[in-house]
Amino acid sequence: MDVYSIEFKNNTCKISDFGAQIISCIIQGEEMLFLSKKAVFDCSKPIRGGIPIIFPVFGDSKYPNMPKHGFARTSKWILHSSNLTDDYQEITFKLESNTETKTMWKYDFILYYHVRLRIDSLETNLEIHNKSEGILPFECLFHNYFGVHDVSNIEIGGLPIHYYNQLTGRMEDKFRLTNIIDEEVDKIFDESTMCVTLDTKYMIHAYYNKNMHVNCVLWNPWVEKSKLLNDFGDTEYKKMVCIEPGVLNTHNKLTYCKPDEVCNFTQIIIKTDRKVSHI
Ligand code: TA6
Repeated sequence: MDVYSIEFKNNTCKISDFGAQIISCIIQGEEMLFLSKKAVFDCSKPIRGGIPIIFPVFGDSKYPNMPKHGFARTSKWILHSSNLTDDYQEITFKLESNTETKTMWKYDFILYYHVRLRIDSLETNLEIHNKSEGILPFECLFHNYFGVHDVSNIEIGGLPIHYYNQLTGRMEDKFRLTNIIDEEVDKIFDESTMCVTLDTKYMIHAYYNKNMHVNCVLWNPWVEKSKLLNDFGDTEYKKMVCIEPGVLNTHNKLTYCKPDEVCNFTQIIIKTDRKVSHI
């Protein structure tokens, strides 16, 4: 696997061509992302941490050969281009349907993944080009692993009241101005207008070009689940939280691209506690 680096005004972002996965992003001197000390880098499994791209399914699916969370995070992407402007440094990766993806999913597609590093933000954008004759049904999500000092001491704001609890299998609605994490959490929020905050540190905006609303998943494995993950340290749950904007097929809705259509999902993570810069 090859790792590429982009830099903009002292900020650095590292992206692996395995999964086109961002594995590090330092903005104004501070690492934003969690990467497990037990992460595996031999391409035998997804990399635990950073920003895995989830596509074309979230979780388990009805497609018999499809791995959990899809094949994008375990595919080798091609470096497509890089570009420097006054406002950002960008790198773009490409993944095209091939004989291997066809064994899991019959569709013809091209994906472009753009990573833009700005002075105070990281932007990721997934372009989905449908090259099939019919509609292309899909889900996509950015599985952001944020690094935190102490997960029981953070507040996540801006999420809606209603969510699907993956642990109980039920819809729940607990009114909370902020989500505090003090146990295992695995929630899928719906109809999020998606401006979520992590403490006063980060603001996460997400947009889908075909719909005003997007989903957001909140995950922390806590004590017992951590022990079951062999590429994750037993106490590393304290140091991370996943806040994952995406476009998911909740409530039997079907997200799809029409033939020759381009669907576009973008997130911008802004560092909000930025220090005054003298650059
Ligand atoms: O996004 C939350 C989730 O789907 C959880 O249910 C949890 O399993 C997590 O992703 C990690 O999945 P992974 O396949 O990377 O171990």
